[in-house]
Amino acid sequence: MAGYSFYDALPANAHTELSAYPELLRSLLYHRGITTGLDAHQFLNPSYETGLYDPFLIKDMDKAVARILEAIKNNERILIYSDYDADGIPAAVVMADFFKAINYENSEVYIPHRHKEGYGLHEEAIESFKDRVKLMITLDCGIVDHHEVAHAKSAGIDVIVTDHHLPSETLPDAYAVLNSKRADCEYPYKMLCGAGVAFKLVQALLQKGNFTIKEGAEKWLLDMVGIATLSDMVPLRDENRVFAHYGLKVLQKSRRPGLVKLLKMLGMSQPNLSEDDVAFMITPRINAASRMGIPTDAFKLLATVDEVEADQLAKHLDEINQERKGLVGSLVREIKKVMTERADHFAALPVIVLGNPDWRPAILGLAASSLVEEYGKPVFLWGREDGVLIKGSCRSDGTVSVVDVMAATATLGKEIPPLESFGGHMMSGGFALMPDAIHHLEDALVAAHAKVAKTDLGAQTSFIDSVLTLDDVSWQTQKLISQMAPFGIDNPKPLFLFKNVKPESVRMFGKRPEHLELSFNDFSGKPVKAIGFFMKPEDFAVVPAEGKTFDLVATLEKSFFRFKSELRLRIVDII
Ligand SMILES: [Mn+2]
Repeated sequence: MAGYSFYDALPANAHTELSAYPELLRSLLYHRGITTGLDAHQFLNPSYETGLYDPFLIKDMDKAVARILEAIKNNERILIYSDYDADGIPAAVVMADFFKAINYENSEVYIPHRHKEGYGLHEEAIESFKDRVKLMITLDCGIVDHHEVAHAKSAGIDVIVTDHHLPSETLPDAYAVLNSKRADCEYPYKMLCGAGVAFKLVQALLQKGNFTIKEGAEKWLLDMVGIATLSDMVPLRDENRVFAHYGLKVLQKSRRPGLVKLLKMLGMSQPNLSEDDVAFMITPRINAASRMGIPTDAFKLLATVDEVEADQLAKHLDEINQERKGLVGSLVREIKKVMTERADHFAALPVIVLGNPDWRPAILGLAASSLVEEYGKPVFLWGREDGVLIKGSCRSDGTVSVVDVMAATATLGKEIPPLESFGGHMMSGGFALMPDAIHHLEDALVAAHAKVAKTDLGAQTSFIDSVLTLDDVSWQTQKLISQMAPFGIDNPKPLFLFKNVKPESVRMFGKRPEHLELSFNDFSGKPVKAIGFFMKPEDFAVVPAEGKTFDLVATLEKSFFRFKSELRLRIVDII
């Protein structure tokens, strides 16, 4: 369980700099690194007009724009090649909507299949469209696909790579490479998501293109950039904060039939849509398309203007998302059963390695995440879909980089066959191997784990933003906090400590019932509720009970259950 710490008090000069704001807001700003009056003003007032950078500051933007405008002039076939996740798909919608807005019909979208093809560019895909396509624009992928870019080039296709993933030492030999993480790119902000880069390209095209489009019309594309920015776990600071802020505003008003129908079907209030709604309701349904079916369905859901198609796709994506939940749930149960049966074996190992040729690779990452939470160890799961190769996903518990572990398997000597390929980040990754190598996988990962450096998770604590009383749970406090939204990476939701609270009632609610509700009265007798989804009293170090006094760690939230807005606490911990 995480420990909790308090921030140091604000220094006197911070109080002076931030004197325009109430004390609580001052401290929220300061503890997120916003220490000057000017920074605070910018942070609290995200501006489309002044908060975005000139797109032409991105290296190669001029070349990319000139080539696309030339293709449009010559009516060359343009192919948009995007990733299949909740960043790549909205990016593809941004680009496709741009072509639609300028009435350019000679374009198409290609999104690879998550498991039959996998992430990035593929030679076979390029072969399938090379005869008709003259220009390919990659979105949210391509930066390390040197071989495939060269292949496209030799097939007579000019390639414009737009990506935000880290480039390798050399860049692909493309016509233009837009990526603010390029070492030679002087763009002031490096942390855009893939759809953010796509939006910068559209901004630049609109500036140079002499199109008869109403000025500022591109703002309507920000719903897509918002979904992607919130889904791709990029920091919500600087230009990304503008994208997330306006993204939510546009989402709240978006007329995209697919989105409108999806939100309605889920019983959500579109005008009050929050960053959590995006993360927990929209993102999983976009991802369900690639995990459980055809990624293009998610693209169509967001891009379509056809009400009937929108209706069908919204239902379809929700259904396969339910199916996905069911599959992950039963897979996790199956794995837990195996782990209980062989408890001694697993207890002795620092990593959990399990697989079955019948398991579907597309859902293994989700299952691994839930197992990491349960067992507190890095988890590697493998399965197989079509083809010979075994494919797997892994998640870290935060003590070790899973990519480092996978890389270290190559140093174990001849008896242990290497992974065919692997990739990812510190916390998550994927791998592929030949079926024969499966018998050595657990040994290999255990040995590799011993070789790599560990990070100390014990030092990780959550910071309490402020100590509040139940009387502080008011719309006034909520209004103050909401100025800091949207929350996410690098701008965490304010965490509050409520000391010595005593619930009037402790109850479970929901279908099974699976959620926890604590009801308090504040000093004046006004009821205050604290809820925790998928929590039960026994989950906590201090088990809450009626009339028992404890300290509550919680965030403040506005909920819109059945379209009635309600202020409540969201339980984080009971200590
Ligand atoms: Mn991305």
